[in-house]
Amino acid sequence: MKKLAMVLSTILLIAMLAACGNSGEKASSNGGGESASNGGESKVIKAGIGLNDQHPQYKGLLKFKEIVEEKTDGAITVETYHSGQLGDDRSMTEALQLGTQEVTVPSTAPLANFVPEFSVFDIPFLFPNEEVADTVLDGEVGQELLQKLESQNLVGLSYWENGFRDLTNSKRAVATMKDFDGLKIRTMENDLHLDAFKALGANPTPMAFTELFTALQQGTVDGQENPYATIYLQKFYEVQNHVSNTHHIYSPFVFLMSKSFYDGLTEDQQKIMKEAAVEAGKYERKLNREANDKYLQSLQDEGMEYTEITPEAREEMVKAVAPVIDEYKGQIGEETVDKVYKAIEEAQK
Ligand code: KDG
Repeated sequence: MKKLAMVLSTILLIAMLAACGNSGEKASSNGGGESASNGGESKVIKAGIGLNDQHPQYKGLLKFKEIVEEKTDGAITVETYHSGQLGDDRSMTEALQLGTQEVTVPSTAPLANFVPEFSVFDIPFLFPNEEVADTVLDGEVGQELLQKLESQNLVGLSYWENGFRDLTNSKRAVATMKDFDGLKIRTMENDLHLDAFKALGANPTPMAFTELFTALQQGTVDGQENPYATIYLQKFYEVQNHVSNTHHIYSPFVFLMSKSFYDGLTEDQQKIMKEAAVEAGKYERKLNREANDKYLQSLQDEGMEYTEITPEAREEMVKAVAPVIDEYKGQIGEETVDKVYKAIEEAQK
């Protein structure tokens, strides 16, 4: 009897060790983007952005998660990270290229360091309003630009909205061009933005978004430019006194996925990713527009002084940046620039 019990317990021990060995092997062969939970079948998307969890961009990311998890029946789960927890626009895009992160949603400006044609959207005063931007971005030329990301090991699934950018600073009210004189302005990491601000008379410095609040607080820079929603939700009013409706650039976001992760999905799953990125983008654009409409008032309620840029002053700004646009046309690609201008014209007919 004792012998039988010993034999049985030895068999049990061997069976348990074999089971442990198997799951260990599965976990290590799965690599990044997959999880051994759910019987080793589920894939995990790590999705990170620079803005905080109050911003419509994060709410859009949560919508993407909801759609993906529901449509894939939990076969793909999405972990969301905000406030630069995984890095800034540039480093997260690089992580997608390496396959160590699956999703990020950067502004097109830093993305132009990967695909120069995206700088077409850095042309100041390009889009007259959000509706025209939607038509161009969701239309032929916008989608052609997304295709170009593939050569960089990235998949562009849709455009979301960052929005029209407006200027804030801690020094003075900005109403006309002369008020830009010498202002130390943080710009996104993009050469066209830098040169455009130089042409306006400012003293620009490129910097990742994750460093911006501290730089404003410590006075390393006097000001920055972002849509009202970001200025309010990131609490820049705590360290900035003046806001002007410069509306100098419309910033799109691009919903990016790591190509190596995307290529490992089934055709059905790839379709779900595209649909979810488009659907969540529509939701994000709507929330973002509501936020930008209401937050200029909130900034004034928090004590910021609002200064309007007169139409004459805007004309002056348009003239000042014109040579910069000419200088960059070749670098962006004449064909892309022409196509975008034509699409904008068509969209307004
Ligand atoms: O999540 C997006 C942000 O990282 C960034 O793109 C915001 O407009 C932005 C900026 O000024 O860097």
